Amino acid sequence: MQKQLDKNWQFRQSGSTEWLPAQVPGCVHTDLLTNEKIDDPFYRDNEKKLQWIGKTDWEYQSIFIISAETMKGGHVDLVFDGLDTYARVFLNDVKILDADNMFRQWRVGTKAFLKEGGNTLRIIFRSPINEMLPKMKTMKIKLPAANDQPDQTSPYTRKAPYHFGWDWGPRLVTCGIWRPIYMEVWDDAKIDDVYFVQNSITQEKALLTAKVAIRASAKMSATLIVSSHDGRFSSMKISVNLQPGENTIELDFEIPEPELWWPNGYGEQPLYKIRITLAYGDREMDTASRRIGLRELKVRREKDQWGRSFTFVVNGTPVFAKGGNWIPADSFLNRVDKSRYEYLLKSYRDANMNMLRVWGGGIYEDDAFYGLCDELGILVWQDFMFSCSMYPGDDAFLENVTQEAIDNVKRLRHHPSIALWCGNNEMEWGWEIWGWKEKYPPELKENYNTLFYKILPQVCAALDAGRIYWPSSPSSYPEDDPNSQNTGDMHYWDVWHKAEPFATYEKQFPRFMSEYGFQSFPLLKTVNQYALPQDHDIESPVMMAHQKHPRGNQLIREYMLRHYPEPKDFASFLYVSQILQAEAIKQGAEHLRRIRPRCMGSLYWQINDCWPVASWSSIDYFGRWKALHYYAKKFYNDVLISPHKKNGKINIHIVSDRTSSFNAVVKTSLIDFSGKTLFEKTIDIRVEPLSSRIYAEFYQRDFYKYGDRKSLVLYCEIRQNGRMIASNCFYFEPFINLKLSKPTVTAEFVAKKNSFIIKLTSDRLAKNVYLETLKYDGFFSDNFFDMIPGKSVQVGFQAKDEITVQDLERDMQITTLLDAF
Ligand code: BMA
Repeated sequence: MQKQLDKNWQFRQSGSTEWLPAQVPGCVHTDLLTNEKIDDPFYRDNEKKLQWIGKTDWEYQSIFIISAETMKGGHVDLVFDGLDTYARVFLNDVKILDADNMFRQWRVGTKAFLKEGGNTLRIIFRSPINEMLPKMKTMKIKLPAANDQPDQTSPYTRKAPYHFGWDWGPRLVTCGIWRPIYMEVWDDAKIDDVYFVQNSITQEKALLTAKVAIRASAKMSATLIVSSHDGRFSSMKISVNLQPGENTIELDFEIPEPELWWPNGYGEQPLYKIRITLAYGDREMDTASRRIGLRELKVRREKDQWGRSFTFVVNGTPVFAKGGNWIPADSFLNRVDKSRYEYLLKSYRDANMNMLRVWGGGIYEDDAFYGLCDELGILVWQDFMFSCSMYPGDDAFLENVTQEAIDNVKRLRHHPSIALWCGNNEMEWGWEIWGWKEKYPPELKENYNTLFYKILPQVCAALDAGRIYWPSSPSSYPEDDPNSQNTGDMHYWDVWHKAEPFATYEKQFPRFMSEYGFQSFPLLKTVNQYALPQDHDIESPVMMAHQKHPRGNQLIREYMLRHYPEPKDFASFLYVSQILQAEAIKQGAEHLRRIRPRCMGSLYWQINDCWPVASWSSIDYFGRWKALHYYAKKFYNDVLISPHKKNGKINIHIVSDRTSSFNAVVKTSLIDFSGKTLFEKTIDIRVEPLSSRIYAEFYQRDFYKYGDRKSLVLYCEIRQNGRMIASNCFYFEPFINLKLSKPTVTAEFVAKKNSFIIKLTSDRLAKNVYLETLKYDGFFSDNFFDMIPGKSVQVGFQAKDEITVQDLERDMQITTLLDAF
């Protein structure tokens, strides 16, 4: 029996006499906010004023009632799914636990300390900063942690690194009971853990073994049953003789005619819900359920003409990984509920993504997150939570992180979505390239090797043998250069940090690109949720407080002025920054897809935000899709048509992620900005499965006879059975040189309940048409797109409120890029 302890909580600053109501799970910042003790940490520059919270100790307390019946149970365990971080726990004034790792689950047998009636649970959270500062004073070396300013205590503390500040995140060093606390009452035996091993899968059957860990308090015989929640396979039952303590029981069973789980775009995501029952005679002692998917997943790393491949192969099909990097969806994790996960992960799926990387500076996400990835077919590259630092190597630290790894691998290993375990983010790169090797003693690298080449792979091999462990992102294991293009995964940041032109993306030939990115601002609606009109200047103190990259604004401006004229005002600057970002990543992503199978993955940095900020994200904190996310939906479409300029030629590439070949028609039209078609070529092709090919090529100079290249666009589309499956535009000059004149975009609205269809046409070429509602919020199915004169476009709008077609028509604003200058 499980009983949540989520009621009657209060909290106070240590030393204060005033107790205030608290929410559990929660954290101190949101509790202070609810009690109106602080202003919104995300508003204007409040973050700065709230730094004292992280340097203060806090106490939480609750009184809960224990019934006489509960006291009859043989065991009463208190389970803490997540305490953030240095927590001393007292039950009726007896210390029962000293916790020091946010990522671990803690279980304490408490029968001896409980009484019938009211019991008091009190937890003291010590400031994670103050905890470490005195200890660090005595240390000879201070470990690198550039994002954690000014104290750099984070490498010593097992707490989400991004809480200490990042180049897209605020420094809000929170604490509290961030995951549930519950009581588990059990008698003779209980199921501690369940794990399913897939031994073999054929069309006829899947052979599995259930490995069940059972804790028994005495010697006893019992029965163990494995059954299907929906009768998709026959139950299996065995008798077991339990010994006192921990028992591991294995039970083989089979699923007939198994349906395979596939990543998004490759097939369905059938899931099997399996129940394990532990019984004594007719009495059920305990049950546990897990939902699994049947699939075979490997990372193919074979020597080839380019080095060594890095290809995810699912059920025998090589999968080009399309997606981005995930960071925690809030600085305050208790705000991220299932609906927030669902919205964000559906936004992944809807943008044709099939993989995300849970980046190592955040958290191991909640079960609900991975459950949704299972349902949506999103593969997860899962980092362990170590990022951009070096870490201690003493026994206590290593023991602590070993337990952390065990807890999380056990908790997550049944998810079919998890594709790979990865040791850390950018630490091999940091050691080799960022000057750490020269600055720090070799002992740090030895500590590194112990953790990432011994402990973590051993935990993974012991608990989850079927899944690959990869030491770091990026890594070239077993080769040396961690960020090699020939082997392993790669992070490419010279576009951005080194201000290299976007075209430099096309000179990179990685085997798997796990990070590359470009910043943009959120749009005005979002900015207005944290700033006042007087802050409307990207250099204002408030806007600077929401730009965490030291050179962020400068880089955005520098790149912007290479491609566009100076935007006329603040709102236009925000909008152009999004187009700039989208164009940058489009160029990178299309290149990476074109060069398949040499490269087999594109994960851009980053998908989401943890607060409203200028960042590399493609969806802002409030869930608004930036231009990049709309672009991603197209550049990640299963079939991509990508016109690309090389050596004076324009090559029309078609990239297909489809597993079978199909007939299609490719049409390439040279159109001037007033809509006149000057040249047109249509070809019938057969697109090969899992391929990237050039199907047509043109000499650029041949087009120039048709007119001024500054007012021409090459419009390409591919149709299957008459239906357009992808299109793309190629311009002969950067935007800044184009000769555009103001288009008139007309819109016609059709209502379908609370969703609407907007039919748009334009009399001239319209760049980056931006649809916006001023008063009513909602979701546009497409946005920031170019319009070819004469070709109508249909966009869906899903309104949040109940509105009429007239409301929408009145509220809608349509602008194009030209309006920004
Ligand atoms: C990458 C990430 C993050 C960082 C991002 C942007 O390398 O791993 O650490 O936020 O760059 O600088």
